[in-house]
Amino acid sequence: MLTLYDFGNSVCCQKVRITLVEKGLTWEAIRVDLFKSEQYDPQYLAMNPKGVVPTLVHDGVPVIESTLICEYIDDTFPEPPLMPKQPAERARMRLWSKFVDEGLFDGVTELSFSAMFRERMRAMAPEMRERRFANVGDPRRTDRFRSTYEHGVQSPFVLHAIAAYERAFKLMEPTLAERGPWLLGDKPTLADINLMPFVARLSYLGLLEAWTANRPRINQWWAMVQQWPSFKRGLSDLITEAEFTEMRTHGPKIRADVEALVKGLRARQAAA
Ligand SMILES: N[C@@H](CCC(=O)N[C@@H](CS)C(=O)NCC(=O)O)C(=O)O
Repeated sequence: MLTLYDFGNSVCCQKVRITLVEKGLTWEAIRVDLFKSEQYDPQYLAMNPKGVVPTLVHDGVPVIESTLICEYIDDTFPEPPLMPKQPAERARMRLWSKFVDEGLFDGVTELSFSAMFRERMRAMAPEMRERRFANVGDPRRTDRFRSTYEHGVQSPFVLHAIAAYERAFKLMEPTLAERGPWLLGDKPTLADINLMPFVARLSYLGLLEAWTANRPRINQWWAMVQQWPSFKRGLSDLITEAEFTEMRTHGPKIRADVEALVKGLRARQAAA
């Protein structure tokens, strides 16, 4: 029995859902509303002490951290395989997980908050907002939340976000040219699945082109991803009309600033 503690448009949950769908698995979904601070419920914290989604519970055993959950699913339900067998290929695959866990996750959070979740947080009761800032007492998360809430796209964390995406896309383009159409060759692996929600979010916010205007391989990969049945069933089909509207409405408001930040970053990197 599989239970996924989940929240609608959460990128980390989307990774896990795509993996479950690709394996042909069914699961029970339990919604944890992040905007009602349900992630800080003591019972939930007992399973996931960071107070974040997702958590997968398999036959009573909780597994946390979306990258680890996806690997756990692949280890436990081997068909179709989503991780290569050879150690060198496996290391290559995990390099993409590291891009996500060490940059893109924070990156997508900063961009999403400065574009749209900031608006939702403005509408929250002040004590609920403070609860979110306080999270589980992690000062790093408090600083990030507060900074993007207060300064939006001018937060220094947004520039870090932009640099994280630039690092990933800079390697993704030649990798796809050499190995494509998927990141490790002719079949999708967890390397691709890990990246899908992070590219999807930029695209739905109308921001992707700021990075990919001259990166045709990434655009081909993204076009292919959008037709991939497990992406549709695990991600795009599950986004509500209200969520799409929120992304399409708020994303373009920060587009000019994001484009300017990408250009400025590239200029600094070229001069370095
Ligand atoms: N490294 C964790 C990050 C999980 C995470 O932070 N999830 C977000 C949603 S995508 C969350 O639950 N945030 C809680 C909050 O914003 O208060 C993972 O990959 O599972």
